[in-house]
Amino acid sequence: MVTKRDILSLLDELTELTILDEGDPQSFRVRAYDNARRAIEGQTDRVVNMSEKELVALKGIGKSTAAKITQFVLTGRSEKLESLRADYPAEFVRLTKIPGIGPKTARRLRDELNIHDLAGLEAALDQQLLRNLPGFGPGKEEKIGRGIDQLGLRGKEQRFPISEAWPVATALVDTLESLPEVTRVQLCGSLRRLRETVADLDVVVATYDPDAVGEHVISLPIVGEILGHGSTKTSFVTAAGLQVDVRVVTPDQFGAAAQYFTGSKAHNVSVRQVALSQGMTLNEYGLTNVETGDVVASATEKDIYRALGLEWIPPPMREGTGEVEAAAAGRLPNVVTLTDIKGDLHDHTDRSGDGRASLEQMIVAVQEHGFEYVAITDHGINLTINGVGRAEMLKQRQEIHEIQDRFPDLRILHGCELNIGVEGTVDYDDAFLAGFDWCVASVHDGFDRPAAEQTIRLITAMQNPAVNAIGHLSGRMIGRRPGIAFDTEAVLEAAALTGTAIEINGALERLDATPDVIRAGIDLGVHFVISTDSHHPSELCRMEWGVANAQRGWLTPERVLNTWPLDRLLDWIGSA
Ligand code: DGT
Ligand code: CA
Ligand code: CA
Ligand code: ZN
Repeated sequence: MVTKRDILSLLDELTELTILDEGDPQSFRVRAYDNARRAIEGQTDRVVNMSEKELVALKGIGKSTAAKITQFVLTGRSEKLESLRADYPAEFVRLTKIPGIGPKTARRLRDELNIHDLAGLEAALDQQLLRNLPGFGPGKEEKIGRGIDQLGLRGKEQRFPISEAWPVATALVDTLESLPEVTRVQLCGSLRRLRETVADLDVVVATYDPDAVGEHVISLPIVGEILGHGSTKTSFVTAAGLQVDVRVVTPDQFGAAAQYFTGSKAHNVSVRQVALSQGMTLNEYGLTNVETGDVVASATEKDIYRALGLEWIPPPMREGTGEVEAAAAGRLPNVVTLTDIKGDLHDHTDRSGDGRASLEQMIVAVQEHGFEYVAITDHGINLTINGVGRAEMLKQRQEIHEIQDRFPDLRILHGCELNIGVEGTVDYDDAFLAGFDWCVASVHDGFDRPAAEQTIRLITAMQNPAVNAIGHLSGRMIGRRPGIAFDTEAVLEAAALTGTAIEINGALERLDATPDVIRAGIDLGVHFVISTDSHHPSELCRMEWGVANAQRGWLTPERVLNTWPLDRLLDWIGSA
């Protein structure tokens, strides 16, 4: 059964491959897919039941796109997508993820140097073949080489950015949950721990009918090549080249399997040591008393940790960095959870060029999300294309003032996402900046400067009294762009000293600040804010990932501004 999410994935892949095919991200067809994506995004799940005619009647969907969607819904396949995939296999598409290689360059590498995949590119780089292409030269060649190194793409241990793996995994989990024979499904492995990149997906399924489940799995539309298929495990590779391991267990073993396959390996080694020291063994089938052979616990993860005398450990903390020792001693920090979050302090509207929903749509969505407060933070004027001018900003403030009356349960702050210039200055002047309730300042350009400059840049921005928080601290895009280099300790000390919060941006492309920085910041007395940076209502769900990333950094709610009641937050803003 095709879901709305499957349709969105279809349109995303059509967009990506069509950009490659036509070498132009602004082509008519690319825009048609993008418009259709927005139209589908705005519909309920029942959009899958719409006829071709009904789809065409939606604003943004043309006849030919509607036909492709209908074919996909009815048959689970798309001829257009399949022919594009044949022309542009996954190994080739991955080349476009390397910094310095866009769709046009990738096409030229293929057409002029016969490069079809990473191995071919590495061989050509070794032979210095790229520098001889018109318009290339040694500089560009070196940049591409560096890009491969930065992304950790060399060798066969290829890892996928979490933003690519997550939608595949959640769609798979949803599908598996809908199977009649399946009682429980748990996403495991590095993805459940919210690691920024994953080598493969691990899913545990509980059922009394393993054969039926296995048969379902191999017939799913996302299955490309089948690597192995038995009654306990099915492994396959998706069309995008992502390996998936589905383990099938009986419901009474579900907890043990989920615990084992969630890992990490280092965490499991520590947990197993605890078990051995208590005369028990732990494996994917259960926790067993060595002497009696009795299974002590296996049905749920909680049972297993409890039987070992350990507090339950949230999956993002299971990296073998002291969490098992802390849990054994009853000293595991009570890390922040989604229910602690009271508001979101980084949201955009269509007044920013890149926002995709109106102020009212965003406000309604935030309220439905159960938040008590929100800061609308469209981009400051200095951001090319997307920035908002002074008059527009004041107009927005007035609009917020007017709309506030209709939302008595949601306090709407008027904020701004300022741009940190290379010297650490920000948009507008001091008097204008003083009119905002809340400002988050972020780096959006000048990523390649040396660490010493970036450190001064960030600290200068933090010293500005208008700046309440630093957005997506490193500016990295996981798998695409490394973050800026800076002196972590100096920046965090300045954050504590100036009373500037460090944002934990929940976008899967970012997950920024990183867990290491968060852990260092806790020791230095830094405050944090977990934000979605939403440009559309559908992105408010990022809070969950921001929280999980905060858990990876062992962050407790007291240090997170947006777990506080509004009054306390406003006091902090006023005094910091
Ligand atoms: P990845 O796939 O590299 O992103 O990271 P993981 O953590 O998902 O690793 P993966 O897929 O090799 O294995 C999934 C989990 O299964 C892992 O986190 C712990 C468990 N596991 C796998 N192999 C071993 C092993 O040799 N020893 C132990 N103790 N656990 C293992
Ligand atoms: Ca894995
Ligand atoms: Ca695996
Ligand atoms: Zn933003």
